[in-house]
Amino acid sequence: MLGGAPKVMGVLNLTPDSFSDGGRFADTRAAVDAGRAMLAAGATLLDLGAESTRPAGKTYGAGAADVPVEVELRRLLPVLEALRAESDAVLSVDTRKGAVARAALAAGADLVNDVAALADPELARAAATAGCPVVLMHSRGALADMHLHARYEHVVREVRDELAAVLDRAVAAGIDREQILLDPGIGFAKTRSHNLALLARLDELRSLGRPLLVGASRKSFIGELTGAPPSERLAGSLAAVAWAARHRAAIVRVHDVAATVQFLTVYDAVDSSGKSGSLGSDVR
Ligand code: HH2
Repeated sequence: MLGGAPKVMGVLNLTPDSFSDGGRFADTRAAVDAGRAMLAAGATLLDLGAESTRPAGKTYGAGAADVPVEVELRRLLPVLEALRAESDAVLSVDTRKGAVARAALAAGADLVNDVAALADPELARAAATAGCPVVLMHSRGALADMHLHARYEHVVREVRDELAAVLDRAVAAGIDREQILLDPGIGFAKTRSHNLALLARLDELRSLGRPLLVGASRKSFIGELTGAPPSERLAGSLAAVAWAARHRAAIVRVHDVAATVQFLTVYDAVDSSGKSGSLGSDVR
């Protein structure tokens, strides 16, 4: 349906404290219903996260607290198992912990989304053993101090070089290169101008030779530009999706699935029409 447009990954935060939708899906049934609704709205993938990765800094204060493995699994597994039982959609687990990745893969997850890019070597082992796709995201430092590392001379070049190093590290750890997707990490150890430069010049990351995932949905740079709170950042989020689509990102990670699918359907139709080189018979 979406042709060459990015696939849509719906964000299903099973956390009490995510920056944009924390606490909405605290009980399993509400979370499963929300996942089901995102799939019905056209999401190809769902990203289930049971630990907030809200960074520290001026926007979110101290940032998200560390969550023990047992708590992450208690939030995650019932929802993952219920969705797995009824859907063939790609179910991703957003975790930095190898033990969580391993348990989620055993429970039917298809993909591991690691914002810490293999900081836990156990996660690399779990992914290598499973042979599953892995998203590796660019960041610097830890959640608590990444805002202090948002210093770049040439942000796009440095993010590209650091992602190249991540890719090499993953392959050295036994993960099949063909299973790796890369992500510039919008909002992670980046200022507003870094985020904007990465979206504007995303195509320069394509030289890494791996598909790109972009997660800009409702992020704080949109609030900084517009003054809108997280729940009112859909229009700004769609502008970021347009740049991801223009630069041929493979996946966009979004909170508002129905609006994003509609946006990309029209974007892609215009794009394809332009490429076919012919005016439709209805306008001749
Ligand atoms: N952003 C967030 C979480 N996971 N994963 C990838 N690959 N790329 C991202 O940009 C990304 C991510 C942060 O957003 P959200 O899940 O809405 O918030 P929180 O981490 O507070 O739950």
